Amino acid sequence: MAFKSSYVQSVYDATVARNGNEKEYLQAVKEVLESLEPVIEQHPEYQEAGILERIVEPERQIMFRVSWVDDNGKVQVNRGYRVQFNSAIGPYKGGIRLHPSVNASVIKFLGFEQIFKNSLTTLPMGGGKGGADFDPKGKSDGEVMRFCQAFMTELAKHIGADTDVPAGDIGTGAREIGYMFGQYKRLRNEFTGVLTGKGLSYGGSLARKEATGYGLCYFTEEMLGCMKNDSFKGKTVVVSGSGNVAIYATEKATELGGKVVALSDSNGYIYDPNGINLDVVKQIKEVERGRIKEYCNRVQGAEYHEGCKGIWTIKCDIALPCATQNELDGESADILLKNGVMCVAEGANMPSTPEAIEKFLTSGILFGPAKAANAGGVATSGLEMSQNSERLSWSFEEVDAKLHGIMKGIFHNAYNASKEYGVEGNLVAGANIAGFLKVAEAMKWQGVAY
Ligand code: NDP
Ligand code: 2IT
Repeated sequence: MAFKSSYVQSVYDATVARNGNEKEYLQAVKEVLESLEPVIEQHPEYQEAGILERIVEPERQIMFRVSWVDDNGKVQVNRGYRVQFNSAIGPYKGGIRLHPSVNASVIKFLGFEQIFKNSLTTLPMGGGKGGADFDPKGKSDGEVMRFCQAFMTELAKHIGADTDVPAGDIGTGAREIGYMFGQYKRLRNEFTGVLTGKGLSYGGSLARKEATGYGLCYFTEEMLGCMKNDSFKGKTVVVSGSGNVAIYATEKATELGGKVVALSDSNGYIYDPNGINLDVVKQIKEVERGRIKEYCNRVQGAEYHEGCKGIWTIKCDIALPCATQNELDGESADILLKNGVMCVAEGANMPSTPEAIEKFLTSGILFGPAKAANAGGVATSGLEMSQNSERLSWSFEEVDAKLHGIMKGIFHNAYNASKEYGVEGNLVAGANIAGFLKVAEAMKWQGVAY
């Protein structure tokens, strides 16, 4: 038996029986249920209200055909998803992932984790996630536009500014959000804050683009300060990925005095002992939509290595995985620890495998789990929703200051919960518990529909 409590075990077993082939989803559920055992022990009322049984079953799952026509006039078909997981504390909220690896398990793990992450932000947002197995790589702007319009033609029936508010994730940035927003507006004849991560000219928030990466560094700086009386200053930092989260994590880590020496994509990684030149990275990734390998043709002294996993063999003080799920396994964790890493904080969702997390927690280094550490993106999406509702836009400084305050608050909330439930310093448990408590209370008070 993996769990101490036979009740929690039975909830997990029923989840496996219902979703046996969804390995990412079960991985996410298992971690949360493990963290919640002491909470259930102290709060029998949650067991009576069936909170756990309910929280692992999405309120609604939508799966749909997305057909569109490519540049050669050929009909293409993708599968679209939206999982509306939990609306106890606000409208469903979460990104849209466009990547060939997208399936029901991936969207459900992301939607499930989003419930607790959104709760941690303190803003009124429920949990949801969506996406499609569409690969934007190598597609023309016209193809991306036609896909996004076809995707929104179905999705529009299920979302709304007070119902469900999607945003970006892997493969979905400002370009895709723009095409989706345009299509929603055409179909509904309605200009509302139905999506976040919008362009600044049509209701987007300043600092949303930077928010996940910046937020990750604000969280990490607070964790370093409070738990080790330390900071980013003078630290060697490795950041995986080279997309939205990785770029702005690099920018803020550098600003805080760290030296980022590596970035990656799904093909390989670059190592620049002099510190990453972010202007070059932005030009390659944001303007040209190119590969990270190109960096070495433009910056002297930088090396490129095939294979993305090798990035974890670089000696560093702080590691920030910012690419994708399960990108950092037990073997990589061993190498990082052997090389003296003192802090790992997750920018991506579920980037560390359970084996890697176990090694980080038992080694006593600082470990900032995704739900807490990368919540800055969705928190700033929440701030975009507020601005849209009051039809005003706040300055960059105002949004950034709010984001900073929210990230510090998330660290302390998770840290305090870890103390209160007897696992001091285990922020995986602390974040899961703190996120859960608000949602569980809301579910309890809202009753069960017979
Ligand atoms: P982007 O699409 O901008 O960038 C994704 C990066 O990760 C790319 O460098 C990509 O490389 C790499 N990557 C993607 N899939 C894989 C894979 N299977 N193996 C190796 N590398 C891969 O996405 P984001 O930066 O927005 O997202 C990165 C992570 O952060 C995701 O886990 C996402 O869920 C999470 N996140 C994002 C938030 C946001 O606001 N955008 C908020 C909170 C979390 P390649 O180009 O080769 O595919
Ligand atoms: O994983 C995430 O938190 C996101 N992709 C951001 C979601 C959002 O609604 O801004």
